[in-house]
Amino acid sequence: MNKLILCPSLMCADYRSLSEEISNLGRSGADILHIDVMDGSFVPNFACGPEVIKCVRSLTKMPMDVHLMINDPSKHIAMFAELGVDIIYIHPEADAQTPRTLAKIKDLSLSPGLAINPGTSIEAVKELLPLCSYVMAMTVNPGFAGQKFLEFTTNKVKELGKLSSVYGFTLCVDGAISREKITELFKAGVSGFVLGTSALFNKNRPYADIIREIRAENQAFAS
Ligand code: S6P
Ligand code: MG
Repeated sequence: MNKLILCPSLMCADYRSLSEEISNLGRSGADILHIDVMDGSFVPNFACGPEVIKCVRSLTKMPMDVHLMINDPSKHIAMFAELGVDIIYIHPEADAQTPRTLAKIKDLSLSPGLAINPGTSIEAVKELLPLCSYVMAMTVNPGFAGQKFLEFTTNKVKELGKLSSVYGFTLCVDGAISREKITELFKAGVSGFVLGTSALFNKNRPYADIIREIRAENQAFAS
């Protein structure tokens, strides 16, 4: 069963009116609020510490994921769990003991997610796939919004689409996801789509209208 899961990326919202943005996203019909956390080391940018996440949590009841683009995420799992998020994505490239960290997330009754860089192969993470509730394939090099989709990731995403039903994880993609890419990849077994500047933000249109249109144009491909 493939159901469309739409995940607006908080990083792309207008921080000058954050509470209004969050309330609009909450009423938009989107599924999960995607929060990027960056440490300036694993990726060359900084984003979203615990104070911001705490504030966002107090403003919405939407399910939230944190995408930890930080080195050694195992040190901080308990702290992020306490902030009231639902899914924690870690990068295997940033963690020496990824299976242990995924288990730690599960032990805290949260959904373990694995985010994989464009250059990380399926072979490199195959043993980890049964340990995850979510797998998120990066389709840009992580660190910034507004980049170009890396076409060489498409084959891997499609392969993961086949493996998602074998291992029982939900497959998501993150990075330069346009409406055209949503349709192409939804047909290939991807369920979750991070929506940033390519599909949702800075369009001068209500989020709810865009979300409704995306659902309508992909309805025929849901199974
Ligand atoms: C990138 C980050 C993403 C971005 C998203 C933005 O490192 O993990 O979640 O926020 O890719 O979307 P777009 O359409 O601007 O690339
Ligand atoms: Mg992200």
